[in-house]
Amino acid sequence: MQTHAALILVDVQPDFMPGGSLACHEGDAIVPGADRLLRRRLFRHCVATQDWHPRGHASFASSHVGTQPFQQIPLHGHPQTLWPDHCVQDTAGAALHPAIDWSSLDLILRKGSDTQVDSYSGFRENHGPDGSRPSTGLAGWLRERGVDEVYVAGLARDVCVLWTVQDAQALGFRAHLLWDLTRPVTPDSDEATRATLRAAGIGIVESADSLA
Ligand code: VGL
Ligand code: ZN
Repeated sequence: MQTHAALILVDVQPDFMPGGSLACHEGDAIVPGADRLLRRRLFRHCVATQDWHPRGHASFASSHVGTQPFQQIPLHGHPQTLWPDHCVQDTAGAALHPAIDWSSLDLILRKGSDTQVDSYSGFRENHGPDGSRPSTGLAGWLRERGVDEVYVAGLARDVCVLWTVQDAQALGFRAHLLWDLTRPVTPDSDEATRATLRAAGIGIVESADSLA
């Protein structure tokens, strides 16, 4: 067992799967492998993040008159991609995916609950109205448990997974992305994602089944 490493499963929720409101290409393909990985009990600490937006969230195109999903607008002085309504609190699309055995989780971290602020990373919110990026407390939670290394998987590879693994590395954890347990929301983003990871010194594990 990896006692100093944690697994972080990002936003494995039906709304990010085919048929969901913000579907990742082949998003459902990660479900069996994520379930298998949790059941292997390889990691002493397992965390899931859950995108968890109130109705009328600022990241929804429907909240901004005259906009379309996937368009960018300035929000609190920073570019914000607008999304279809997704992961609305207490809807089925926002649940942790029902085909995964989540019983080994130590922490479920809900994010994006502030109507005005998006939150891609599990570690901190995006920029808020005052320009700050408040911490979610995850880094402290991990450090208190002696964790110095994290493995990140989930959805979407080019958005919340990427932001989470980048923050993990920047905050001093040795960070790895489990490539086969991620899928992108933006088509053709994989080369850019790999380049970003390489430049940051973040490890890419091609197959989670190869972890020992
Ligand atoms: C995500 C866009 C909006 C994600 C969440 O989980 O990657 N992407 N909200
Ligand atoms: Zn979201």
